[in-house]
Amino acid sequence: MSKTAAIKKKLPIELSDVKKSDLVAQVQQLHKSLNYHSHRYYVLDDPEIPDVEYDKLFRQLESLEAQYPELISLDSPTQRVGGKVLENFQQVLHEMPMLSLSNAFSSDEIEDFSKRIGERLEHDDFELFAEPKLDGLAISLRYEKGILVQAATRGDGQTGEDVTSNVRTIKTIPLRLSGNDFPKILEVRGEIFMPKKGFEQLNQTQINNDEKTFANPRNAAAGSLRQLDSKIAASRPLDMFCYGIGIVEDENENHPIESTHSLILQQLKYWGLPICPEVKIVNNWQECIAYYDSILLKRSELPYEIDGVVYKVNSIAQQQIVGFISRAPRWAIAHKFPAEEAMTRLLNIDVQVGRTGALTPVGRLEPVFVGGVTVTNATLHNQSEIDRKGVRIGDMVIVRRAGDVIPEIVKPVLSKRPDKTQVFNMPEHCPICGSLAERINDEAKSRCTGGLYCPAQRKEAIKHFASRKAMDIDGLGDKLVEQMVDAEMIHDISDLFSLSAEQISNMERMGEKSADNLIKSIEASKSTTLPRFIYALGIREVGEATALALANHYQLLSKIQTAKAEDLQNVPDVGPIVAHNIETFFSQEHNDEVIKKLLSSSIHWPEILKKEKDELPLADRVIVLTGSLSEMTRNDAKARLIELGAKVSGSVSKKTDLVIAGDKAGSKLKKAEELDIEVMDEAGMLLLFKKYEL
Ligand code: 9MJ
Repeated sequence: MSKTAAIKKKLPIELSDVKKSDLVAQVQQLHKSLNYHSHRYYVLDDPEIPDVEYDKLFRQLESLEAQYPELISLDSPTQRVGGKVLENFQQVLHEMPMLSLSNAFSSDEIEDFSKRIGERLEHDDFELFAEPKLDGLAISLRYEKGILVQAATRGDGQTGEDVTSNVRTIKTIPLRLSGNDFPKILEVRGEIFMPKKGFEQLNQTQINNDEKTFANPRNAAAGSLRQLDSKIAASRPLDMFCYGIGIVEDENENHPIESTHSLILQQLKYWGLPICPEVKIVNNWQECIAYYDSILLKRSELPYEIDGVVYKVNSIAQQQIVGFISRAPRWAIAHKFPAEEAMTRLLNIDVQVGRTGALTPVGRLEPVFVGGVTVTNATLHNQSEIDRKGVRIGDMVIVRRAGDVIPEIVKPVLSKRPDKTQVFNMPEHCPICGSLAERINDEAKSRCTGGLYCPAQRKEAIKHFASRKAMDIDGLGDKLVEQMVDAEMIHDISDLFSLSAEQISNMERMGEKSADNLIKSIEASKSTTLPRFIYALGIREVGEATALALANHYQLLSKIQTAKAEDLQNVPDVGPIVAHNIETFFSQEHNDEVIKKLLSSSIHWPEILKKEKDELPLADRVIVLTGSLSEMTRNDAKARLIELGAKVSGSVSKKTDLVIAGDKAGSKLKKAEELDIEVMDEAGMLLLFKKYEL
């Protein structure tokens, strides 16, 4: 009996003809949409909608089919998983089907999963194995006598594509297994993915070559693996982690398989196959949730994309008892993270003006829940990005929010483009002050030329001036600055020093006490240091370290004000662009006036007594900086070290006195250890700076 006939026999509800025709039309529409999006995802590697949207449609169809089983047809997308195999590659029949995983989205579902296993085993004595769920492509590697002979994609689980020549180019996959105790035939299963860094670099290269960029690392990995020319695949930074085995055969029948999933992975590792380092044995569903939370916290730091974690029954014997449901094991489940991409409508594009006048287009969105929060704004970076993505006002767009990164608009969904959309062009004038907006020297962003005449730039300049590392005016928050500028209580930074407590206490939500406190902090900020004052002025590209270097080099503000670009380049770490920015800043009359006003409001700092070079605390010490720093940029750290008299070198040798090693320091740290050179971490360096604060 055919499946449909069997289903018809079970038909629970007789439908009226009208309702039935409505439902049939609805189901057909869902088939059409799902087939279209599945083709884009699996065959073209160019999905148009995020996975969540696809899942929503899929669940809608599943739910209709569950309610009215007579509507299930053999060609329903729910009866088939995966995409069509491309004709260009040889097809490979998987002797042992490649399984997919059931999904769970909540702790409750994980508790249920654990209960179901307990019921099947008839006891609760089982371990689970937890591993990250890599967002790549499932692959099967076939080793014969330890030699890689075939690599096939999962395809629809039964039939995949032969991508051996491309997989052979992946450096982490051994062409020959290590050791000699491997079975005659070994099928290894895992996920091929593109690490985040490689993905960024690949997209940059695509942009430079005027070629299409990839939407995400998964598409980039799929596109790379499906290259007919394996030289192109070889140039793509692919990687793999193994998470299971398929067929295992040996001369004397079956090779003894390890008794647990964790031992199998250890064995694979021993044979030289790459295994994800983040895996862990857990004892109950609560430990699963703790693992999920810890991996979610780490997610943005991991060098590869994951979209959840997977829990598997660890004992192979127990896996066999628990069994399978159609195409997925009952002994495993994927616990998915909240989606990082969602679809919503782009209602408008506003232009924001930054402190240095940079104009940034910001998309205003119909609120959408993505990455665990509701997002209403997303950056569009600049006009070139808008043009490249082809986004128009009114479009349905894909919004991405990964970790704590500012949400961004990835692309429009062209099949959903309404009749009336509006092409956006960056205004030629600043939307706030009306001054001309210019694109200087090939910069991606255009800038308002209004300088401190522009209220938006003034607000940002005042916020910067008051910030902690600048004049440190406690209690003067961003909102307050905006209100003060809007109410024309202040026009520039120097006006802060003539504010009265009465004026402040008349502002919204400001009582007498907070007004008094603010006046006190403004007063206290007058006693500052020259480096802080220079930094507070907000000269383009003059950060804390450059401000410190300038102060130390010239000692007097008046000397910096009159220095020419050529001379400024004698200051450590000041190059031609920064020198030009400094000279231009001080040559502008309105900046000169503001500085005069500031000084007349009795801002003061202790005189800097320049030490002779050999009196400096790190005089002639050869220091190497390596690894990444979290509290300051490497350039800023270098500038400070130079100010303290050190010679900062790029390579470790016998002449090196000290290596400062930040996070993920590599070969330089290793060399320092080999040469027995003193090593200091970032915290040590910060203490050193504090000790010798200039
Ligand atoms: C991924 N995608 O990382 C499985 N997977 O196990 C892991 N996928 C899997 N396991 C059985 N870690 C079928 C699929």
